[in-house]
Amino acid sequence: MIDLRSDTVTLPTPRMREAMYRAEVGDDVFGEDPTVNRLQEMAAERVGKEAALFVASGTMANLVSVLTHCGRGDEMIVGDRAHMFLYEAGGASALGGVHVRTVPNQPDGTLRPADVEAAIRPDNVHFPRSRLVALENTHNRCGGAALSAEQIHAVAAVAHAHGLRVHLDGARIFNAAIALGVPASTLAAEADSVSFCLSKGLSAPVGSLVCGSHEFIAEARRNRKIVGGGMRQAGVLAAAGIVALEEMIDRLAEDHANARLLAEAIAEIPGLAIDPRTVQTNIVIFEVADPALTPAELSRRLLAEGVKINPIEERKLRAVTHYGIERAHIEEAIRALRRAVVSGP
Ligand code: TLP
Repeated sequence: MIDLRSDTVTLPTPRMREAMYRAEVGDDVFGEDPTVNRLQEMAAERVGKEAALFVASGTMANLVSVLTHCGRGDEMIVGDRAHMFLYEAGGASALGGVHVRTVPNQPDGTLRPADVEAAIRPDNVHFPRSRLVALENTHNRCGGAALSAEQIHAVAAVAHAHGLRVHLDGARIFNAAIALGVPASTLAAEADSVSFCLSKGLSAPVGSLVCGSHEFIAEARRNRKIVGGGMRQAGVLAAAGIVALEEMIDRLAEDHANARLLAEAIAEIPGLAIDPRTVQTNIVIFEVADPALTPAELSRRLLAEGVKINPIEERKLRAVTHYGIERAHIEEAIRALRRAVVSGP
């Protein structure tokens, strides 16, 4: 099987398994797991923040960040195609009582600063208090678009000028950093908090980090406990995360090249549509232009060919490249796509 459903399907590397086996551990709720502590220090350093907190998932990282920035009834401004808005089970509202307001994501994953500014509420007893703006980098549903430091600055400056804080869902921030050729810390510089995932392109089995100031992380630790995320001998997991940060970032460039190769081939297949120039990282979102073929049907035909690609919208599918997918797999997937588009049921 050539599994292009997500980079979350990546398996831990042999070096990760080895590190997990050998990990020195302790009770992390007491702050006594040396491996977790080391991972947290490395993570904070990588994104240029004072401190970091190891959590179970990207969803938990975003939730804990929102709970730390916002009180009940506060408002969070977020893109209408953001993972935090679409795919996190409404956790900010369900658990935090946070009022969520969307502004349109542009096709390049950005928010227009003017839209953000217009969404910020004046101080008035009728309104929720605008507290937080959340950005996403790379932007999953905007085809893995990488937001530049300048694009982030444009929104962060507006938010900060009005006294709001900025959270960056950097689940794939290292993909953005590699694609743009800048350190992740440059992309996170203006965010008051940033989260990133170890278990996507970086291939660790479990875990994400929330990063921010010492004060923010101390409060986030309390919120992690509230959502049941205080783990004990979590160093077994953190050990794989350390290997992920040490060894798996630079190779993301291969995933990006494979994604571009796939997109360029898809652009040439009659019945499918994509502008390959928009593919900057490891996510390839393409359209089925032929009205007689549904994405669900194309996905079924691909499965029969040994290729897993999921439909994501009425007319679209998403393919994600990652560790374990080589150029030869992409070439095979392209051949399968060509056959699947023409083959009837
Ligand atoms: N994204 C998953 C699915 O949930 C869609 C995927 O396959 O891409 N932020 C962003 C930008 C994400 O893409 C994801 C996961 C998360 C947060 C949540 O991470 P997890 O799955 O660890 O909770």
